[in-house]
This record gives sequence, C-alpha cells and structure tokens, in this order.
Amino acid sequence: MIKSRICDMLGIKYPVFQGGMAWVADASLAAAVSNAGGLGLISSINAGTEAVRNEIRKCREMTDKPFGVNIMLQAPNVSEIADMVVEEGVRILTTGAGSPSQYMAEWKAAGIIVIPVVASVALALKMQAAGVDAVVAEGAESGGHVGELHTMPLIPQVVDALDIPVIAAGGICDGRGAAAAFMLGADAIQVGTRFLSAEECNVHPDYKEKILKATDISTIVTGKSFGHPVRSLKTPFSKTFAKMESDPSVAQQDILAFGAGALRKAVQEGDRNGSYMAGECAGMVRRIEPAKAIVEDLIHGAEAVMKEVSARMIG
Ligand code: TUI
Repeated sequence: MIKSRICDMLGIKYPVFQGGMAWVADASLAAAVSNAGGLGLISSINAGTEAVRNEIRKCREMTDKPFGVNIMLQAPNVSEIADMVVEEGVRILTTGAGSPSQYMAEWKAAGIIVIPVVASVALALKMQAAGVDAVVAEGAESGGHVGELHTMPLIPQVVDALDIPVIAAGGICDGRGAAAAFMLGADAIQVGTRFLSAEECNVHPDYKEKILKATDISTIVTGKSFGHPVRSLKTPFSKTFAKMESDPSVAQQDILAFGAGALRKAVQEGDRNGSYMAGECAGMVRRIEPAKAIVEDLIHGAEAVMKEVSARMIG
C-alpha cells in the first residue's frame, strides 16, 4: 500500500490531492475525493466569498474526512477569503498564482496547515522559510495558470532544495505518472484534469465531452504576453485569443475584455466562447467515472507499475 509522511500530516489514506480548479472544485467534487481517501479541495474562485463559505459548509455535511480550500492569490476578494477560511475553521489551505506570505501569520496563528503551489525553487525556498508545511510543485503541463518549468526537472530540484514534503503536480493522469512523481522524490501527487471527468464533477457536460475527445496536442498556452499564462483546450475562443495576442495592433485591454469571464462560461454553460482550462494530459482521460475509481486507479496503478518496472529492469 502506498503512503507517505503527507498522509500522516493531513490524516488522509492516499497521497493524492485533487487540484483546486477555479469554478470547478466545489463541495461535490472535494467531498467525493476526500471520501475516496485523497484530499479534496474547494476552489476560492466561485460566485464570491459567501458562495465559497457555502461550499465549505456543504462539504462538511458530505464528508467527515479532511478536505481543504485552494486560495487563488490574484483574485480581487483574496483578503476577504483569507479571513473567511479562518472563521470557518478550515484546517488545510493550498494557494496558487502568487506568494501567500502576507497571510501566513494569520493562518498559522489559527493552526492551519498551509501548502502553497510553487513553480520554481526560489519561491519554494522562500515559502519554506516563511513556515509553510509542504509545497505543491506544479509543472507547466498543468491546466490553468502555469509557470515556466515542467514537472520532470521541477520536482527533483524542489525536492533537493527543501526539507518539507513536496507534492508533484502537472501532467499526472494515471498510475504511471504518479509512480514517476514518486520516483522524482515527491511525497504526494496533485491531479486536476483527470478529475474533470469525475461523475461528481459539476462542469457542463460539453466540458467533459471536450476533455474526452482531446488528444495529445489539444492544449495551448495563452496570456504569456501580459504575464498570466494559462493552458486551455484549443477552441475557436483560445485560438482567437492567441491571434489577438500576437497582433501588435490589438490593445491589451481588448484582449482582457475578450477573455473576461470565459472560464465560468465554459464550466457553467459549455459556451463556445468559453475557456476550457485543461492540462496536457487531457488526451489520456478516457471515461467518466466516480472520483473513487480515479483515486484508486492512480494509487493501485502506481503500485502495479513500480512492481512491474523493478521486476523487468532490476537485474
Ligand atoms: O493557480 C494555479 N492555476 C490556476 S489559477 C486559475 S484562476 C483563473 N485564471 C485565469 C482566468 C480565470 C481564472 C486557473 N488556474 N496553479 C497554481 C500555480 N501557481 N501554478 C503556478 C503558480 C505560480 C506561478 C508563479 C505560483 C507562484 C508564482 O510566482 C509568484 C511570485 O510572486 O513569485
């Protein structure tokens, strides 16, 4: 059975985090993943701070297992969210798209386990010095907001630099990817894209269908020109966005206006003008199934592949 120090730290059965996907990761998905023995996460990007509070309360009704909240640090309501999670007694936080340093004192005083997402060794070291409990090191294979480095070189460099546990994210979709992450020194994995296909995931059916139809070359990164690179499925929307970005006659504010609200539209309405954020492994997602089946496939698949490789390759 696969377990690690992160399981003891968080009180979870399997070292599997569900990505805190904006607009997607609600109480339904988080509770299903936590009930399956992983760590479910609720996204702070929803219809405002009170909507997130409501998801936290719903999740408590749906599971007695540990779950957490992911705080997107570039959101306009981030300081309100930072206080609200303390009020609600949330025990575990992950953060994304920035440095959570300014909230650390408040969260640590409340006894919260804080696990920021980092995309470089420099930020990982800064976070360890600030007293975080672990880091998620996320490679640019991921969906949504991405850094520069990819998972294969990022994870071992972060693992070598830190003493605290490292959770690997970016491009992990099945037991093979999970095993690879453990080989690189990760104590756990975080998976986003694969959970888009979970039965308990409330994205619009067209979003799920687009994920199931994706191939290896179905994603594109846009937004680099103004410092907010985002990976999403290639659609008429993302291709138009990329064209606007590469045309010097188009003003940045027009590009931003074109993109505003596009993720919500995709998630809730399956709108053809939506932004379908997804990682490079979308092409490996084959079916809609319960979150429990996904968690178990990741863990049992990793176990099987580690045994198979050592039997096949170690003399
Ligand atoms: O945060 C994410 N992924 C996200 S957030 C998001 S919300 C959104 N985005 C665009 C439009 C609408 C909604 C979608 N996807 N992942 C965690 C992550 N954090 N990946 C990379 C980073 C990161 C990158 C640079 C963290 C810190 C960093 O540097 C911070 C600094 O200040 O040095």
